[in-house]
Amino acid sequence: MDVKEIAVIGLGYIGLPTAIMFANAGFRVTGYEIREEVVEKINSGKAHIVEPEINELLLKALESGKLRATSNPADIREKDAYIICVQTPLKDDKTPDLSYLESAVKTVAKAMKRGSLVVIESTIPPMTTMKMAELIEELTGLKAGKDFYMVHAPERVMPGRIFKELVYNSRIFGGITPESAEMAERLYRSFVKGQTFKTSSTVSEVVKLMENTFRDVNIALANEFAFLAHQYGINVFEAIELANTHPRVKIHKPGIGVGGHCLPKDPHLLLWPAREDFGLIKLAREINDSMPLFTKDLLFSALRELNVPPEDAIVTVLGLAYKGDSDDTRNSPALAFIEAISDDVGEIRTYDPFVEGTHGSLEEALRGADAVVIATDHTVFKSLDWEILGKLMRTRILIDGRHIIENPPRGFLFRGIGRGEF
Ligand code: SAJ
Repeated sequence: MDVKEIAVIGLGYIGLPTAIMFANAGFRVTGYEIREEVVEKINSGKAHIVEPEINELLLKALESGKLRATSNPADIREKDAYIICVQTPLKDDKTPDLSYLESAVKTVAKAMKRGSLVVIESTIPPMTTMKMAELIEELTGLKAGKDFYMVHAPERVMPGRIFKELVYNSRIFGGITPESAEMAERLYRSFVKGQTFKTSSTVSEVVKLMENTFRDVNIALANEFAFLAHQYGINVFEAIELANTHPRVKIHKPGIGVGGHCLPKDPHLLLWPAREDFGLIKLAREINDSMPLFTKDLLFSALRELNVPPEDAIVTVLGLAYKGDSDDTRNSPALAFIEAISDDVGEIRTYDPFVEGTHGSLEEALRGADAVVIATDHTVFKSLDWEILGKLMRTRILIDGRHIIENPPRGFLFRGIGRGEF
């Protein structure tokens, strides 16, 4: 079937760019979003997410008449293709919350027609696409693979480079039938220039989760190397740099922890439907989640060394975002660190130029402070003048949670994750 009309369900940091790409590729796209304030903002030409190029590309899609946002399910009836881009968070007990996905699939089931293609872009536990196909069969009486097509097509984009990566990243289409995968690949090649691969929906779900689990486990390995560096009195970053000169070694970066809405979650999604637990993947999560506490130990050992009673200490945390040059604080290790010290220190101040609600001025955030803890690798933190900033502080303790400092500034008591030589 020739796709002409597309509905994108969920206009978040994946759904909105995807809707824009399809509209600017010439399809008539209706973006469906339950948050009415988001719909209004988008239709007025203002994106509700921060991403380079998004406003000009959104305006182009709106002005061409190809894209419109709506919160009315009647507006997405009888489309040729439905692209589901909703969140799949974890519950407190680390099991997946698929309620957003199920609700989106039910909305699509009510709107779709015979022959529709349904694509799930969300990151989901293995075998979920097949379960959602069964749900559509129950709700519509249509037969999966015959009367409608269903595919898992995960995204791999990195915030800050979404539009480039949507075009140039390779892409996988996991169909409940080969024909479904074929249809989705043809549709996405309207803007995807990267390599495209077809497989089953379950392989596609596992591939996406393996990618992020691979990264999480390798970060945990780097963090364990950092622990060893403290035992051996060496700088782990010097060691990693030298080890990475090996043609087949690429050790990741130790740090205060692993945040965002992907890596902390995806290993749990990968393991959830399995009938048994696996050691390494779970242990890696525990190691990464322990890094804010390790950073707390570095801070408290420095406070003890300078006889600063923790309960009197003023601690300034630089960076709340989960990673450098981002404004996203979801699952940020900085927040976990703040939580870990909040009952034990006198006062906590936060400064993050990307995040609203933190101190307006770095100088003010540091004035009279006893310790400063770098918790996010924002580029701007790499060029601070510690000579000047140190003069504002009552005690000069500098804790580096993100390998921002190479040579500790004079006059400071310095501690850093993996900096075993101090
Ligand atoms: N981090 C480290 N050490 C490292 C790399 C990262 O501590 O060596 C930390 C970061 O500071 C951050 C967290 O891990 O707190 C996650 O960082 P990230 O660079 O993985 O950023 P994400 O989660 O936004 O992007 C990942 C990417 N996945 C892979 O690189 C395999 C991205 O391509 C995915 O599209 C994204 O997850 C996703 O949406 O799944």
